Amino acid sequence: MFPSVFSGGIIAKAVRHGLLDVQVHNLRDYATDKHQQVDDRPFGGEEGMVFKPEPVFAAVEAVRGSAETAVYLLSPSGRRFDDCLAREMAGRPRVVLICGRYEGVDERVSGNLVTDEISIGDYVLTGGELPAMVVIDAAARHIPGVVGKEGSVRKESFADGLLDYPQYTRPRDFRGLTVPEVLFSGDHKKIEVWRRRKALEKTRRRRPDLLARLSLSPEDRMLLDETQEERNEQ
Ligand code: 4GX
Repeated sequence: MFPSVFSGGIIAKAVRHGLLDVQVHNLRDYATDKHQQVDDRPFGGEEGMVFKPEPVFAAVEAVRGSAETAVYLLSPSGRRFDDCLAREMAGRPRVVLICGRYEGVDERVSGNLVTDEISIGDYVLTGGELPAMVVIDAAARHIPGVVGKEGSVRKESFADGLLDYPQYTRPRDFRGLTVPEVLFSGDHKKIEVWRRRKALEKTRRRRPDLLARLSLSPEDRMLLDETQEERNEQ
């Protein structure tokens, strides 16, 4: 699954440039019994299978290098993954991501080997591989040099806790749908203020939870109050 995602695009390019390295390890290679069994039936009964502790411990201990290395388990019961955590990971020299399958992993793994459990959202997938790829992709973007221009990470959503402002490209008139005049004004300060206002407005409308977490500057407050007034006039 991993090469299908990481053998092309921005991540592959970053790997070629030595900005990051992605290594995939097969848990089965660390199985200790002759059947190379990595899962077993849960004690106490119930359907399904659980990852045995021995192969997971052996695999993580073999690849983590230092015992200080952060080890994350992808799991629906984990801490919600967000761009803040992505940035935190990007700052680490190495992270280990454990991808579980079935009903999960033996609790002694989560309790004694894992630094943090991470969830990418409130839905249940068939394995931790897709979440791991999501996490790697989001974290990689924060490694300096991975995303083309320094600014393209900074100016995008979440860098400042706001959603993106609207973007337009040619043509200026598409089926009668036109581009806001301000973008042709050549007045960079005016454009910057317009974009900021649009980002604030959109965030308030779509993600009031994000806005509530921010401490807005007096300038931002004013921009939002202006749009509030415009709405009241309508
Ligand atoms: N965000 N899954 C992991 C197996 C499992 C269960 C419990 C460890 C503990 C998911 C998510 C997710 C499905 C990946 C169950 N492993 N992971 N898998 N949402 O749904 O991260």
